[in-house]
Amino acid sequence: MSYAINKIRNICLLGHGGNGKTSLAESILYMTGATDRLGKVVDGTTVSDFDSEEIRRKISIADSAMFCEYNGVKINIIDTPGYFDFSGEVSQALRVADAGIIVCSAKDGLNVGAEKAWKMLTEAKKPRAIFISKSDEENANFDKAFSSLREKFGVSVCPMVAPILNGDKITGLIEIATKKAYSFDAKGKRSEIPVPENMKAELNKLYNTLAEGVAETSEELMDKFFGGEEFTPAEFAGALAEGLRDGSICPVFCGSAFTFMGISLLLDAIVNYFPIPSEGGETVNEGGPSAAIIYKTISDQYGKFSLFKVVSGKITNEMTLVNPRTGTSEKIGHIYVMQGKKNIEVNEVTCGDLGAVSKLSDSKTGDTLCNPSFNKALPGITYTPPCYSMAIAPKTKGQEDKIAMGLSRLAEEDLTFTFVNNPETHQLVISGAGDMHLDILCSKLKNKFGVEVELSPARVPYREKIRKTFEAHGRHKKQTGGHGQFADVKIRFEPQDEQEEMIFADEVFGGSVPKNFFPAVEKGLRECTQRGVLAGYPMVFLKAVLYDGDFHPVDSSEMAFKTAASLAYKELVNASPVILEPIGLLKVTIPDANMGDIMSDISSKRRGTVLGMNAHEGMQVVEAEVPMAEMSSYAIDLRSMTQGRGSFTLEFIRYSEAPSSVQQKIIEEAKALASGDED
Ligand SMILES: Nc1nc2c(ncn2[C@@H]2O[C@H](COP(=O)(O)OP(=O)(O)OP(=O)(O)O)[C@@H](O)[C@H]2O)c(=O)[nH]1
Ligand SMILES: [Mg+2]
Repeated sequence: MSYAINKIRNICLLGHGGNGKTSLAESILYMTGATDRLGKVVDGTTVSDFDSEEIRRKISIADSAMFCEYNGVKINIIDTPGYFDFSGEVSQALRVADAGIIVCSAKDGLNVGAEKAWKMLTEAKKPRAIFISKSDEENANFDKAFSSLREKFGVSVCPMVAPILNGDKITGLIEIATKKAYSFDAKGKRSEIPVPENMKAELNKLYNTLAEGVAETSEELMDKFFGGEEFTPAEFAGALAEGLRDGSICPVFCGSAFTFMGISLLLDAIVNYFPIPSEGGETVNEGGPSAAIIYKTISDQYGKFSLFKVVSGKITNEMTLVNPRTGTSEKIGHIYVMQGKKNIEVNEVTCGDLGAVSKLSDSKTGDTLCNPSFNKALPGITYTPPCYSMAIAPKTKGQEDKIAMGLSRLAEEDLTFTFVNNPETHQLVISGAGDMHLDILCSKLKNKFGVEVELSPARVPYREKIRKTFEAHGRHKKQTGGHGQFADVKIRFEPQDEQEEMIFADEVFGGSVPKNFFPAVEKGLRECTQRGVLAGYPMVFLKAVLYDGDFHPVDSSEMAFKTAASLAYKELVNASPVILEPIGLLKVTIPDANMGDIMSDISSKRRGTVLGMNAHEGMQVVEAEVPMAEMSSYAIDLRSMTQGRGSFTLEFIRYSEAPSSVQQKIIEEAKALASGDED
């Protein structure tokens, strides 16, 4: 089970949802004998999509690690989800993959998922390849799919195969580098057939395109190419390896996960010229002290598995390693290699290989585990921050703790969502990448932790403020039996703009209120400011000046002064109060074509003000100020306006007076909520 580093390949499959990644992984496992039955996504029987949510929804939602052996080489495959909500999983896979294969369907060719995958691979500086899948489908059109990809991504996109057509149907493939034509049997085994006469001219053209790309990698090959000589398979492999590594070549394959056509050609390429782990971008040191990076955590009823890649030395069971982030030691008990949900125990995981360890106490995804002498944290994983928030509450009252407990467990696996208790709105707010993401988290809470939850739009943390200086009078007088209560305060309330927190001052002359009661007055007012006078939101930017009052030598007390202060505060309804709403700075990145729609959406639908725009890496970045209240569904709306190409960040910048129609609505909602709470 141990492999030398040059006998290991780590690839990840990425691309648009539903284009066939999981099925491709399944067919590779089956063809290479790693599994003895071929599962199907529609039946929920694939190795990769094993999670109950994946089976139910028939889509991948998390990375799965699988492996097979082909021609003596161990190929680790990480299947990633295509749905955009789970791009954090793609980031994790890319952290350890040494190359990425973008899977596209032959019917659709280029799509947003492929664009995103290309971008992520480019940013991660990982070799890129493309597999055009579903060649068996009715409307499969390799040429069209290929052209759309090459048009978008440029000349590095090189065909490795050409389809042999019978009418519209792809019946075989020609491997361009060797100019050999193949047909494939029901198990994907290929047999050589003559190159069809009508394809010979086309093949020569394709061969030249490929050879020209390959020739670019060295002067020697360039000379050979212009000398009219053909390259040997070894020269091709060497040049393609080089081109893959430096990104100048993105080889394109074709085939079907259902008929197995073309898959062996892809596997040959992976073995012959895909990068070995020491060439995948990370400095890998076989002879060094042990070090591994954790790229994924699976936390389920069977326990916690930390999936890792060894980048230095090797990891054996019974080792003790340190986590440089926490400084704690981690005892490595059992170690495994993963085949989907199946964990297969091994004694060691060698350099460059992927493995898993159970029951780590204090390590999470992105952490390094290493020998003390290695003692540095490897680069971690960066995720896109969450952009879609909802309030989450139990369907049955009293299960709040269960939610928090469940979410903390889920957070071990998924670092792309957050949840916070908002003390102001009294809501637990969960933030993730989109509605599908939150929906799945809710299903998991139900199925794994037995708590049914409801999502609702998160309340907006409004504020209140007065606009007029107002002199208020609060008099508290009560005669109950013997001892009475008495306090009288005159307070001048003023708007200020120095600080949100109330500023308190006194201008009492002649001891009308004794000094020792000032703190009680201030404290009483501070408590009051938690609830504004219009809709109960915190009162901010307030100044209170105690300037006069009255007291009684026996009946006055701190309590009485607090009460008097609160009576004065209530009069602020007369100080022209307003509701302030949070304003966010929106930065939205979109393709040129969406500019018009996005700008008009911001200004006419969301009460926003566009501040400016500028071009950045072929996209437009629009900056605008928008009320946060209008942005709760932006993650979803932007996705539909841009087919998923757009992205945004939104950051609170300040509070600003809400328009009166909006204020009216907020006040009514607060009233409804208050009467609801009393039920
Ligand atoms: N005809 C045909 N259908 C395929 C092929 N590969 C996948 N499919 C079907 O396409 C659908 C999606 O396939 P998946 O393998 O789940 O696609 P995916 O890329 O993993 O999708 P996500 O996990 O959602 O990103 C399923 O219904 C598959 O049965 C293929 O080669 N030929
Ligand atoms: Mg999938």
